Amino acid sequence: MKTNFKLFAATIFIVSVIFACTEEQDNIPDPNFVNSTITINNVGATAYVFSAIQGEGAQANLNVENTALTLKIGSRYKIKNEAGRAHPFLIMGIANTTLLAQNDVVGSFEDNPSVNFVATDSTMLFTLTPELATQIAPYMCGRHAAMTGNINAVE
Ligand SMILES: [Cu+2]
Repeated sequence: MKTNFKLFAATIFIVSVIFACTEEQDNIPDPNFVNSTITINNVGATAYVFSAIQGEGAQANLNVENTALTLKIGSRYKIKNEAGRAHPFLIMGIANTTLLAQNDVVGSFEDNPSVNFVATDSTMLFTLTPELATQIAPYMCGRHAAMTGNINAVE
């Protein structure tokens, strides 16, 4: 009888732990949700262009070489990189640091849970948190330094 009670208590405990973990997971933001999708392409090895912007929060002049990208703080963005693996998209920080990188370089904000960075060969997702915004500087290609332009973070 005693063993049965212990087993019962242990079962209740395990069920509670599983339930608590499930609850906690519900609080993690969906990494696939985005406010805005920004499609980029390359002009040879000399420039990026923004070819399309969907959703809210991002602004740029389309198809202008190395033009500035304006991003609203607090929004989540998807960079759809149609320039491909030859032109990995990097978000640089002040003092030439790397904050987020689509290639093997590990940016200093890539493991920040609030930024919730996800990168594939063709996409890059991140949330522009206020903390990231204080550090943000130009975007740049990981292989061609000429492919670069300003990022303006705005309220
Ligand atoms: Cu490039």
